[in-house]
Order: sequence, then structure tokens, then C-alpha cells
Amino acid sequence: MLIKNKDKILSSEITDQSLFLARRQLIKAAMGAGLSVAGSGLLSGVSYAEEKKVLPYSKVPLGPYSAKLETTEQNYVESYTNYYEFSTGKSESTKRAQALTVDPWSVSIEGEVENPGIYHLEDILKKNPLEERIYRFRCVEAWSMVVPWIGFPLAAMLKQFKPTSKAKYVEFTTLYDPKVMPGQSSNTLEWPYVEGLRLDEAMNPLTLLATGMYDDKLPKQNGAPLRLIVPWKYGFKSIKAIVKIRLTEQMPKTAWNKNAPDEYGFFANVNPEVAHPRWSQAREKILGGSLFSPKRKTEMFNGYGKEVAHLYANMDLTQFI
Ligand SMILES: Nc1nc2c(c(=O)[nH]1)N[C@H]1C(S)=C(S)[C@@H](COP(=O)(O)O)O[C@H]1N2
Ligand SMILES: [Mo]
Repeated sequence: MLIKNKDKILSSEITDQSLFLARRQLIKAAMGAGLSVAGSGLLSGVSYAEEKKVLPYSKVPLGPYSAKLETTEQNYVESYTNYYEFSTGKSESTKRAQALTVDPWSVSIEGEVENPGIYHLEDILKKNPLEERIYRFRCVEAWSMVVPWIGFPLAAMLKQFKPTSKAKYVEFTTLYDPKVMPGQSSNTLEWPYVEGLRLDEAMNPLTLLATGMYDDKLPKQNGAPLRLIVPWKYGFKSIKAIVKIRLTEQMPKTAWNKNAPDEYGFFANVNPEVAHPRWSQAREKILGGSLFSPKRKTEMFNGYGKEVAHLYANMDLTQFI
């Protein structure tokens, strides 16, 4: 893929940021080894660029808004995946997703921004320090899990590209590559997969771009190398393998909404009161629980009402699925 405007993100700011990060990692490593940084001589002669590449996911600090909940067993999260580009079967999509090449990766930033261009993911990461966020995750199919994601706030990244005053929405697009993604040769959805948020939803501090989970890089089947996480919305909003982010004036036309507008709304906020036309949303099955464990009550906004209810103060939420 042609990389242009790459220099836009290579400002002196980045150098400062990566130097800061590299130093922080060294300090952590030195502390772990019981060394004092000053006495170790580790900081001399270190290539900060190289140091950045091996940023250990296990050392990423816990960020704000993390739920104090037991996380779902990793094995379930990695093997029960929704990824229709590969298969509509949850274990089949997990297997087939291994064919995807996720490095190198670039993201095209388009539309109503002052700094459009195609950016290397590596360069985006140099400007956006990673943090861990333990979030509830609720699929529209009425199952839920708790996942320790690793990523960075979408808001911080969007600000770096400077949205214009016309920007009202953010549209995200998944890779389109039918040779690698066999599901894209069938018409289950209109490809590529597209999702969207209103700009204020995108700027909410809960909204994350994830590159990892469980102290490691994202597995391919979970959306590597870059996916969206919007914990108060149904899981289909959390689009995987993002190659394009476009700021728009108009509400984006999203894949599931085009497929079945009466079943999958644009807003898709978790709401126990609004049933899917084919099933209730009042309760949810906890992924990894026993077949016989009672279902948990679904929470409004998946439990994130304090952080996001104000975004919908003027909307009749009974009208939105
Ligand atoms: N590109 C793409 N993104 C996607 C999907 C998909 O099929 N394709 N499925 C969505 C749905 S329905 C859910 S519930 C979550 C599942 O994420 P997980 O497989 O990591 O649990 O991804 C969402 N993102
Ligand atoms: Mo889902």
C-alpha cells in the first residue's frame, strides 16, 4: 500500500513521546530486576526506536474506567469470536482469521480533518501510549464477557488529526480482501464492514482503539491489529481490523444497519428495555459460565450510564435498538 503524508505524524513531539515511553519501560524493567536506573547505565547507547518495538504489553499500566470485575477466561474470548469476514461460525472464524497479515498495517485518515493521510500503525502508536481497560462487553446476541483490553483513547488520536468544524460523525472501515477473507465472497453483509459513531460518542473517554488484550497483542480473530471498543454499545459496533477512519458531516451507513435496519440501529446502546425483534435483551448469558448458571440482568448502557447517559439526554431511547 502506498504510504503518503507519513511525515505529518513524524514531528518532534513523537520523539519526545517515544523517548518518554522508552525511559518509562526501562525504569519499570530496572525496578523489576531490582536495579536502580541511575546506577544501571541502561540509558546510555539505547536505540529508542528499537526499544519501542518491544514495548511489553504485560507492563502497560491500568487506565481509568476499568471495571473491578473478574475477567472472562482468555480461552473463551479467543475461541468464541464473531468475525463474518472469515465465517459466521464462531470457532471457524477463529481458525480462518490466522491467515490475515497484520504487520505492517496502515490506517487511512480521511474526510473532515486538517491532517488527512495514510499513517503507519507503528507511528500512530508512538503518539498514543497504551493503557489497559477492563470493560464489560455485551453482544447483541445476549451474551457478555469481561475483557482486559489494551489500547488508547480514540479521542486522543482524533485530536491529533484535527477534525474540522464540519465533522459530526466518525466512520470506520474494515479491511476488504476477499482472497484472505472468504466471508467477503458471500452476501451475508455488504462488504467491507463499516461502523460509525457520533463525534461526541467517539470523543467520550470510554471509547478505545484496542491493539491488545490479556497482557498481549490482539489475536487475529479478535480484530488485530486495531479494533474499536465502545463498551456501552452492542458488540457489533466494535469493528475489527480497521483500515480507514473517515470524519463525516452525515451519519455513516453501517453494515448491520443496512442489512437489517429494524434489528440493528446506528446507536445500538445496550438497553434491557428494548427487545431485539427476535429475542429479549433483558438478560444475558455470561460467556464461560456453566450451561446451568442463571443469566445476568442486562444493565442500561451495559453499566456505563454515569459516563454516557448525558450523550442521549434529548433522545427517546425506546425508539432505538
Ligand atoms: N469487521 C468485523 N468486526 C466485527 C464483527 C465482524 O463480523 N466483522 N463482529 C462484531 C460482533 S457482532 C461482535 S459481538 C464483536 C466480537 O468481538 P470478539 O470476537 O473479539 O469477541 O466484534 C464485532 N466486530
Ligand atoms: Mo455481536
